[in-house]
Parts: sequence; structure tokens; C-alpha cells
Amino acid sequence: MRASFKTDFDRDGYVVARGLFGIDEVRRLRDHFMRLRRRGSYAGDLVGVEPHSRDPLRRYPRMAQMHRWDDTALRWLLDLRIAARLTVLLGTDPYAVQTMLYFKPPGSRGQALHQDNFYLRVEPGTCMAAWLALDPADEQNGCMMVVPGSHRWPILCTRKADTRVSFTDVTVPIPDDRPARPAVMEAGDVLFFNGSLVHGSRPNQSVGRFRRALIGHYIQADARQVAQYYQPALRMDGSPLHLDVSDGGGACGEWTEDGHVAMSGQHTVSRKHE
Ligand SMILES: O=C(O)CCC(=O)C(=O)O
Repeated sequence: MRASFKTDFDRDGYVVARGLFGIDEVRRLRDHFMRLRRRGSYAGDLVGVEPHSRDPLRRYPRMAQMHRWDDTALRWLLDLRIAARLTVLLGTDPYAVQTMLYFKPPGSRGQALHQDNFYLRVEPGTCMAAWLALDPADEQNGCMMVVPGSHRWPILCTRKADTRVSFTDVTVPIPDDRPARPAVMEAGDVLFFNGSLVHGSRPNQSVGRFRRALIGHYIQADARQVAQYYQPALRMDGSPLHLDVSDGGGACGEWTEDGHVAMSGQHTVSRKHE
């Protein structure tokens, strides 16, 4: 772990661990989840699988909470390399609460800018994500976009998102002088980011490149509550524990059909930016 790993994270709200997973491991994970996706539908899918849909995200919808029924996902979620880095970044042990797999084939919409703790409702503190690139991710195929320093902002009121470019219907406003920046990554890199960090992704505009990512969500071990959707939390040895249930929250972004703008009705705090 490089010396600036934690200071970069504290300053920006995110940090990339380059090459944390080897290329063979990444290939195995990619093949595994592609096989599962082609095999059928699972609890936690963002939307029903429609193999012949014109919408690429309906052909390859996001999977979630796979670790509850898939051993490969569980082992990855609890991986010691991730655990060690989270412990450094959080200053406490992590608990694991979610897995997700974004396939993001060519032509897919992205996910509008948001803050994860809007959905997880971790208290006290916030959540953390470990976002493993399973393909090279750049601006053309819709890499992650992050707003450096926004982890110090409160959870913002949401607004309507443009559902022609986002599969979710809500977003958060950002000031003109704090633009989202691309997090360009190689397969095997892991982006760690704070649950208040404003982030999202744009459409995959490449001609033929998937932008797959395997994501783990974690909370710090001194958190007392989290939304129902994330229960039970797991200690990093895999043993389950139930925390108090927060009001509201839910899965990280609800599916919205292309072009239909609708509000979710969930609003939270609004305070001025720092
Ligand atoms: O991978 C993406 O495009 C978005 C992922 C995301 O927003 C998240 O993990 O919270």
C-alpha cells in the first residue's frame, strides 16, 4: 500500500488501488458472472432479463446481493486485500453489506450522479465502496465519474435525472466549479470511495466494449444502523449480524425506462456545501 493511500482518500473521498487483483483473477470473475447472467434471472436483478430487448441494460441488468447465493461473490466480498485497505481507510474494521455487478454493455445508459449513503442510510458515519474494474474503464465506455472532496458534503436533496442517459431517475446538483472527473482504470484496479462522495457514470458510447464492474459495499464496525435492504451485515469472517434498521433507503438506484423522467419522492437533508 503506498504511503499516500490514506491521505489521498482523506483529501478526495476516493483512492484507486492499482492492480489489486491479477488479470487471471479478473478474467475468472468476468467469465463467472457472464455465465450466471446468461443462465437466467436472480433475486436482486435491477430489472427482468429480456435477452432480445433493444435496451442493452435489459439484456444485461445489474445483479445485486449475489453473495447471498453465490460463493464466488461471497469470497470476493470478504477478500483480505480489500479488508486490509478498508481497515486503513476507515480506521476500524469493516462490515460487508452488499455486492453488485454492473455489466454495462456498449450502448448502455449510465447512472446519474448520486451519493451511496442516500440508499444505505448508515448511522453513525457512512458506507464505503470497493469498485473493481473487470474491464479497462475510460470516458468512452462510461467509467466512474467522481467529484473530489464531495465526501464532506451532507446527503443532498435529489432532483430529476435525465433518463435518456441514466437508468435511475434521480440525481444530485453539483456546483459549476466542482465538476465530476473521470476515474480511468485498468482491469484489476479497485476504486475505494466514501458513501457521501458524489459519483456516477455516463453512457457506454464505445462500439464494442463492455464496462463491467464488481462492487462491494461496506460499513464501519461502529455503525449502529443501516437500511433493511442491507441486512444482515457480515463480519469479514463471514458471520452475520443484524444492526438496527434505518428509516427509508433501499437498493442503490431504481430502474427507470429510457426517457421516462419520474421522481422517486425520496428527499433528505439540504445544507449548504462546505
Ligand atoms: O458503475 C457504475 O456505473 C455506477 C456505480 C455506482 O454508482 C455505485 O457503485 O454506487
